[in-house]
Amino acid sequence: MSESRSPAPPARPAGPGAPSGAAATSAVATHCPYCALQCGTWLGREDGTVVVRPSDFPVNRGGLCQKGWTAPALLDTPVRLHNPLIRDPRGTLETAGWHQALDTVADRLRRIRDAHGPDAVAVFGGGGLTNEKAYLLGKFARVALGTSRIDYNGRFCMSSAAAAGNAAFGVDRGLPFPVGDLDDAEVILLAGANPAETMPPLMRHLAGAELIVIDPRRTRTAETAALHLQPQPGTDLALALGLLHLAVTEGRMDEGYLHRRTVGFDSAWQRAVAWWPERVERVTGVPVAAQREAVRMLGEARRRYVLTGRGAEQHSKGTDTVAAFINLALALGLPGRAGSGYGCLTGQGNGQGGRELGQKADQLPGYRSIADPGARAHVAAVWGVAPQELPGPGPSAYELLDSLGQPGGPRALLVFGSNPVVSAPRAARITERLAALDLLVVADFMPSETALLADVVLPVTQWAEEEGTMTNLEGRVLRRRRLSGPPPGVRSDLDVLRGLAIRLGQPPERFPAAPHQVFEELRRTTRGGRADYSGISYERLDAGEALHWPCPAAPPGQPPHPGTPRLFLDRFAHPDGRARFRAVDHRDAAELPDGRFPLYATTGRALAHYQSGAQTREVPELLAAEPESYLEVHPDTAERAGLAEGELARISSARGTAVARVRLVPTLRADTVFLPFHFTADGRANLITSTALDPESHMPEFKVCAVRIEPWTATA
Ligand SMILES: Nc1nc2c(c(=O)[nH]1)N[C@H]1C(S)=C(S)[C@@H](COP(=O)(O)OP(=O)(O)OC[C@H]3O[C@@H](n4cnc5c(=O)[nH]c(N)nc54)[C@H](O)[C@@H]3O)O[C@H]1N2
Ligand SMILES: Nc1nc2c(c(=O)[nH]1)N[C@H]1C(S)=C(S)[C@@H](COP(=O)(O)OP(=O)(O)OC[C@H]3O[C@@H](n4cnc5c(=O)[nH]c(N)nc54)[C@H](O)[C@@H]3O)O[C@H]1N2
Ligand code: SF4
Ligand SMILES: [Mo]
Repeated sequence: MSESRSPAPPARPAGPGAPSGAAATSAVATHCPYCALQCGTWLGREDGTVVVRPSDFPVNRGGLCQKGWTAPALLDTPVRLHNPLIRDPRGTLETAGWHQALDTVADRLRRIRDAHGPDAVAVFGGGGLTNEKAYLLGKFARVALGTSRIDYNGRFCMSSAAAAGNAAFGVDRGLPFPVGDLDDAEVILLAGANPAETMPPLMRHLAGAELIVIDPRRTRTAETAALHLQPQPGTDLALALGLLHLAVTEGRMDEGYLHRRTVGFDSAWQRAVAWWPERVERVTGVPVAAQREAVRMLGEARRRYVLTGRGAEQHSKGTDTVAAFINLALALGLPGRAGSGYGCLTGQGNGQGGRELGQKADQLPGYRSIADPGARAHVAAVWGVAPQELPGPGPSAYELLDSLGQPGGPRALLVFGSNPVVSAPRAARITERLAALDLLVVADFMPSETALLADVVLPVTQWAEEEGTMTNLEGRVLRRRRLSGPPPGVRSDLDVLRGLAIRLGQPPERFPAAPHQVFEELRRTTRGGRADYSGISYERLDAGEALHWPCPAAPPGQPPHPGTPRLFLDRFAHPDGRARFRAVDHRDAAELPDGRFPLYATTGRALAHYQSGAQTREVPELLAAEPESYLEVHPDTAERAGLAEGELARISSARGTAVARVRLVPTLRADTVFLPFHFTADGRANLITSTALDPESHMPEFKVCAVRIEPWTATA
């Protein structure tokens, strides 16, 4: 079962929303450490053991997935990092004290910067960092290091949906409505999302609707669907154009809405007009009848949603693909209407907050553009520096990683909250680039594959040991609360940044390490930005208020702003208040199967593991559930390749070769294989993935490459 329910909180819970009558307390109200759903939990101790229970929080309502239930195992995992490590001249990581570690890092950073300039030092962040950490990391890069070289793993995640959402609506927030709104939906189109495995408790909000699922695989989500469209990987853009074509030709458009609330339909239609159903069937493999059925279902329902996930986005045309689904939603009149809408299911725990608080190469806090003179002046004033001291935009995540140690590229990298040795496209090349650096510093609490390559490893606190805020997939800001202090020897990311900043000559007051203080500064910095947090405070959150950004500070004497659970009800965020259609057309994936590599490979997630697996592969129950990398393959395709169930296969692309155990899946397309990306060593799916990037979002094409499969032999 992918999700289970527990009725009882742990003994003696307390905190906002604690069941009434609860005595005080060893349990705290907090949230799961993993995905963007940020399920509400009670965390407490029973007989000396940390236990987690789901709370009645609106996104999970008493449910958790297997990862959430087993998360306490992370706190005392035997592999936990407890001391800073410095690589000695023989190449071994040796235990060191904090002063020595921070002095070493600061000295070496200063020398590299003095010799090669500020852009010789780079920073790589993560969407799992709290808002406070993401904010201070961006400030540290721009102010203490003066580098433009900062980006984060969210570039691999929702950046295409963000680009398309910003262009269409003038602002991008994963879901512009609370998850609970989905409860009343009649029909929901899910394009490239598998929430039954990636956000199981979300499924209870989808249970009342008929689902239309677009996925090359018959996933657990697709199994619950009223209609499953199974396109060839990388052809969603053609499919979305075809659905728009049918919506128009079958009279499903909302003409009044089109005139009142949108611009640009004609130019979008000029492209969609050429995508008649038979042509769409030829390109995507989705039968005409299924296309018609999808449009009929969407057209006849009153309350309907279009939601996109990574399957639609992680393509070299991900931005245009999401734009095509938004065009469809706009033609039907869904966005900004009560009871209907478009949304992107974000991914990481703080995927939303992580992308609007300043660790993205082109952004300053508050979802401001780093190229906008007004935004630079505002942020520089809060930071106490001159606007011209702030660097400009830097390269995107893959481009940054690819340039490490190259002539003119960065010679030092600081990683906070990512494991690119496993999760970056063409991982073997990225591993080489990391090894070519003069200095690699990794802050983590797990000995991730990337940490094990580092020159200096800094052991940091994790979720249940720290305070902070996270912004979930609905743009709702949540409090992360600590159950107990960190184990000895461990410091918070905020402490690490402060310690380094001071050693690099920054005034201490510029880099506070108390989460509450950082949040207070973040409020001022985001004030007036698109993602305005200035009206949100720990006090309001602790009183149990549900605050979705934008939540501007109220003028003196006025009541506090209630936050914005639903965006766009009156107007979109463009100056004229209207949403924009975008003229997009289909194009092929960067790499197509050929004689040498005859199959499509696509990659994604399994229920039991999270991301690069650095955390979940160390949780015994999760490792037992999914111990090694596997290859989903159609039985006929396997037979032709000489492969049987349970055997090891070699999967090769033009970039490299991975090894995985064969799983025969009769419902899969015969031209497509699938690999999860959670595993290490030669099980890494990213040994084969493509490095093609979307030209606008710079998101990699994780979801399509061309491969060959064959039996694995020890000598091959
Ligand atoms: N168990 C688990 N849950 C997670 C995570 C995790 O690692 N593990 N990570 C979290 C994060 S950061 C994210 S971003 C989300 C991601 O959540 P999802 O987007 O649901 O996850 P994926 O498995 O990456 O991709 C979804 C589906 O896209 C399909 N797909 C592949 N190629 C194509 C294509 O060309 N077109 C279409 N339409 N579909 C395609 C895949 O078969 C897959 O079933 O999950 C979050 N939740
Ligand atoms: N082939 C393929 N590759 C993919 C994807 C795919 O679908 N297919 N999906 C992509 C997507 S959507 C994503 S989001 C990325 C994610 O991939 P990664 O960026 O590698 O994400 P994680 O595995 O979550 O790595 C987070 C690391 O940071 C540590 N960590 C967690 N919290 C903190 C913290 O607060 N501070 C510090 N200092 N460290 C912390 C964890 O222990 C872990 O080692 O992978 C991408 N890669
Ligand atoms: S769905 Fe996401 S937030 Fe909820 S328990 Fe699972 S991993 Fe945690
Ligand atoms: Mo993600």
